[in-house]
Amino acid sequence: MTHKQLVLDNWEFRASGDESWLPAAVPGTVHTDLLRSGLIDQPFYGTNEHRLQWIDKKDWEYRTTLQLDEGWESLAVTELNFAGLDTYADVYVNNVHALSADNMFLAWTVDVKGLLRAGENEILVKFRSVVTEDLPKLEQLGYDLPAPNDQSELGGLEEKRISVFARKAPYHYGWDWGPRFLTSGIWREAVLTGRNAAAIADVYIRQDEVKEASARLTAIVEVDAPDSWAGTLRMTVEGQEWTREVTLEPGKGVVELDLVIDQPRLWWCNGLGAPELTTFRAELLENGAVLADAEVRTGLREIKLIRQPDAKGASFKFELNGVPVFAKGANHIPNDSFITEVSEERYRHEIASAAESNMNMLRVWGGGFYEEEVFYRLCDEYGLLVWQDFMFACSMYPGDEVFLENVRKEAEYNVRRLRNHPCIALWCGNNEIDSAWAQFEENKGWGWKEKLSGEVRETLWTAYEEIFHRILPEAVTAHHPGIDYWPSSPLRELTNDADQHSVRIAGDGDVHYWGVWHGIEPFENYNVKVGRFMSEYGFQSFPELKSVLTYAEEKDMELESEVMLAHQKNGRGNQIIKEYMDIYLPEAKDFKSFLYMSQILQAEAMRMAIESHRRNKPYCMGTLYWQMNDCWPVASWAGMDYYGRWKALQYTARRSFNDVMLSVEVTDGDNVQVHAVSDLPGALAGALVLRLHAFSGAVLKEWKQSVQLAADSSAVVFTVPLAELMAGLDAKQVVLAASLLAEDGTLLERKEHYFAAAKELTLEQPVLTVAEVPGSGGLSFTVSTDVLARGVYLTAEQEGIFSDNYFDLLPGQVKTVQFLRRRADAAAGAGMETGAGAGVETVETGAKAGAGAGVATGVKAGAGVPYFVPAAPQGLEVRSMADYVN
Ligand code: BMA
Repeated sequence: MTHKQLVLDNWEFRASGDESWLPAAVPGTVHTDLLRSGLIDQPFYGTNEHRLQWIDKKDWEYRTTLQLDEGWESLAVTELNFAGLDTYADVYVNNVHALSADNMFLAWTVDVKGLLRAGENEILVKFRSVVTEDLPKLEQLGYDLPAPNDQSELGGLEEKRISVFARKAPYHYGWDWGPRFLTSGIWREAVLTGRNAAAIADVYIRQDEVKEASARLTAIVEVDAPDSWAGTLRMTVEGQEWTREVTLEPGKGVVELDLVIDQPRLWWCNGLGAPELTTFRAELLENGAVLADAEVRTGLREIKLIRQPDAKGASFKFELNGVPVFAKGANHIPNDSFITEVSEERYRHEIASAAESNMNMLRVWGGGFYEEEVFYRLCDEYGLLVWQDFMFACSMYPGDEVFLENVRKEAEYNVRRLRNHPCIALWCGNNEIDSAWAQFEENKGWGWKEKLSGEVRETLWTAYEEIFHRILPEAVTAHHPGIDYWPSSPLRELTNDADQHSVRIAGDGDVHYWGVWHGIEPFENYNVKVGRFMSEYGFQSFPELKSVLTYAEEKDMELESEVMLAHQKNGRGNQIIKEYMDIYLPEAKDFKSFLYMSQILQAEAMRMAIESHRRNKPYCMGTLYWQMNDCWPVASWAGMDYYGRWKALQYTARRSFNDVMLSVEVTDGDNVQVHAVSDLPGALAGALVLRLHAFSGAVLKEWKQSVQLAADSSAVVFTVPLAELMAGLDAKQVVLAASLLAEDGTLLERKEHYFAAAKELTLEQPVLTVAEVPGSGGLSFTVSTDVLARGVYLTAEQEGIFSDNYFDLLPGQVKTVQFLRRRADAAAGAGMETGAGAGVETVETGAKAGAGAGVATGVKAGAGVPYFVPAAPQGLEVRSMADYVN
């Protein structure tokens, strides 16, 4: 036996100083171990978060014993690998200190050959409290480092914000959507490995040039050889084979092999094609026998951020295999406060939901953590590009050599870990720090500089530049060449003057637009505040009642109850929701109705934003709303709650991100314009039908015309003066329904437009009828109504989503819907192998029905097998907005 591997399990844990040990899970966290041992209450329930802050003030110990057979002793190399330790940890092997760790985002490997023996061995990991460890660093510094999201008060630390000192997930310290849980523990796998012979430590398939005709690649194989070694390196991919004779010195050596693949199967993002993946196999051969091997599955593609000067500034757009991509998606945050609770199933639910919602990009935001392997694997498989932040957000960081060196290692490790994933489209230095600090604009930014002396300011900016303008880009250039680096999101351009910061919407760089929400600007400003790439904007809502009831009781059902406030982390959040609701929506009749109404409000805001960004293509080339998901049940900007339940926003995003989109806008000059936007790579011919309806369904006016949509375009396809449209009519009593039909009559897209806010409309109580589609086996339903129904909301008792929900419905319109559940066996094997390009599309939703019906369209990419599949709903109910108002 030349290789041995043992996954370390059977762990126990205790607080340092305690006598007895309790069972522990690895990977895991101290909070979840305490919970499973029955020592703490469910952290997300009620106000429990406030009572669990003692946990991070203690030191914790984890131990396990290993029975090793004699075979281990004869191995040349024996190493202990910790893929993740959270955070300040010392590892002892049979009471001998073996390793000190100080960065959650690093993996640790230590030679333990001399420390182990045949028979029983003890591995002990001691975690020091980040609080006791880092408070002295703050004291020593003598001034505060800005970190506004750090909920130090909740943690009993007053104003002492220490989050910036530890290389630990920033959101653990609290955020404006997240609780403060400073976990510790062995959060990724721990393994003992041993070997006598050379092993492959790493394989990187560097994509030097990928074109349709051929891909020029370099396989960079890192070999770890205990002794000098001579033999053959063989690379194989899909029947092609390359070999190279190698001679290695003891230790780590790198062997490179040039590979050329003709007519490669290219990897495409969702909407543009199939996300083809290719498996490369590396083998070390000794006398013809395989001594060691490794596989890498990657996708061949060229991805570039194009920032080309133009008349209005400079572009900010991604190009995939030479094709411009309008980025559609959201910002991803960690799926749990306790990362190790997130199963593959939960990851798949999120990524499949994104793909199903017609997204093609997620931004892994810099306040979380460098995600798990499975996250990127699923993004590869579903064709979701990843904008990857380094883990720095909304704070200034120390610049001492120890800290910088730690960052250097972290950058190198994570870039190397993720670089084979074709989904990685961009590395970004940090979230919002450049604009929050605003070095070159004295009175702009978040007011951080003003509180600090000139000397301190200089120190902090020097540290900033060292990290974000040197260490991180150098790591990307060295280890992931070909992928662009963007120093901060948002940023205009590195100019070293006032033009650098994205403190206002400008003609270049990416933009976080928070005028709506934090700035209380009207939703209508989404129509005008459009940048080249909208990497953040958002609006909060509450989770649905079922989700709220997991943390609150009937008695807490009040906006300002202690429990509800504990689950609203944005100080002004509730007030802001109320203010906007007063402007746009009728008054909710009670608190439970308010939950529903908050989702309608959020969805409407995001619809307006997304439509506006897409209308402005190609000036604007991306829209990522804040935020995709939640890390606990809470009021937040998420489109999908902690339990994976789709809010109204998720359905709206799905519709608004449809490849073909209609959008109705009333211009300043009081013209009604209908825009048609197409992300399809081919041209499209069809018919535009506009009907102005009374709420009874009666058609008051009608227009029909043929339309030609160019490939990848946005155009105004119809204009009428508002006065002419509205002549003799009351704006509060009409709705304009715009439909786009393919040449064969298939409905490609439909959009309703109102000329007054929902609260102004003279809405009546509709009678909604749901009927099973005959012959559908209970899997399809039609929904119809007698008068206009807004926000039609379907519910079932089981967990699942609907093919559409929270939609408006007019009399005469028959809407077919399906209830969809996660495929039970999906996690097991819904890989690309089963039929790339078959599409994740599972249901008829009108808008997408045209694909494949003779319409020029891109291949709907996805994981090959649908993840959400039709099921018979139990307890199907239907309501609409009228049921939630007085
Ligand atoms: C942006 C994000 C987060 C925050 C969100 C909502 O600034 O980068 O920091 O959660 O806004 O305020």
